[in-house]
Amino acid sequence: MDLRNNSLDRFMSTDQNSIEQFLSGFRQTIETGALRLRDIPEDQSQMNKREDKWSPKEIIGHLIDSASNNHQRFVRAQLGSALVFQRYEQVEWVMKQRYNEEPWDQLIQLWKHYNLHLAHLISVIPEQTLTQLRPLHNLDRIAFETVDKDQTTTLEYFVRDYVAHLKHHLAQILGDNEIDSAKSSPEPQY
Ligand code: NI
Repeated sequence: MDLRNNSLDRFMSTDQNSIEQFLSGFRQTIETGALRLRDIPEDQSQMNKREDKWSPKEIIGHLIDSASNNHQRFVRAQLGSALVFQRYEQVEWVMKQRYNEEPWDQLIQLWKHYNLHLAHLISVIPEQTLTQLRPLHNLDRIAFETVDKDQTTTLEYFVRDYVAHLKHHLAQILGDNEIDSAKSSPEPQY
């Protein structure tokens, strides 16, 4: 959300890993993340550190919302040339679904398998579609690390941005640096 920086420069940089390496890292993050989430007991998973912050269940719920919204976007992006998508009211989505009342393991499983599907989906997007330049986008509004409106972007940037957002929130729960997050500054935390 709304982190203005030179994201296209980062995208263009030569130390960017290949899409295959990226996907392998993504799958590993999902698998090891799910294992470590399971170590958190049910009572802790629904505890908010502070009243205005999300519990682990709510953070994973937010990531399920992110997966379902971006699932749509990753398919629709292949049916047209613009990367222009609807926003969703992230805080309200979490509140309305009352994730704290759902079993922790059920949320972990849904999060894990939804993301494994997204890893599959990304792996079958033709390279040409991933790297096609997209001058028309609203990543200035919907991306985790935003792209200025007058800068061109790609679907590849957008899928990598999705995973950066996922890692950011996973690290919030697991509370360490083992989750390799490319982020320099976090989005607003709930
Ligand atoms: Ni978020």
